[in-house]
Amino acid sequence: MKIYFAGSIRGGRDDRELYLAMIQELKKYGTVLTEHIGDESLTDKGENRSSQEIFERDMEWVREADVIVAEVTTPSLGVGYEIGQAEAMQKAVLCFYRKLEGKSLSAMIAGNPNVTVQEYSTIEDIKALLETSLNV
Ligand code: 6IA
Repeated sequence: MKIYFAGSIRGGRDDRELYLAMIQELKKYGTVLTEHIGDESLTDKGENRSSQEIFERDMEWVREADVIVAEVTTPSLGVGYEIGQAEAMQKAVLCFYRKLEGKSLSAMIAGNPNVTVQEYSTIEDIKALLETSLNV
């Protein structure tokens, strides 16, 4: 299984460590095309490639992927775009969201019948949710 993991980059890197932990879990289920999303050295300034190169490479990976798994707690234009594109390609889209005080998930994701949204608190929750969602 090819998995496209999406997580915020320019939207903010506060959840970077969590992305890394999620990627480690996802690797048990298949190939994660976007391992760099959890990279400690990747800041909100991003990688040393042009935006056009990144866009083209990432869209190719979305096309290639069997499933898109997104951590959507930190709002990110890029992650939202990837989810929309994956939906248009009729891919399975699985979003993980932590409920935080004073914040709520965009209605474009929360209200989207083509996207599965799962709320969680800890990486242990993610492990259990992945087991039921991806172990097919
Ligand atoms: O809007 P954001 O930057 O938060 O969007 C994050 C999402 O877009 C991630 O899920 C990535 O798949 C993709 N993405 C955005 N920027 C990059 C990137 N470097 N490298 C890889 N994937 C990216 C940042 C750009 C750099 C030239 C400054």
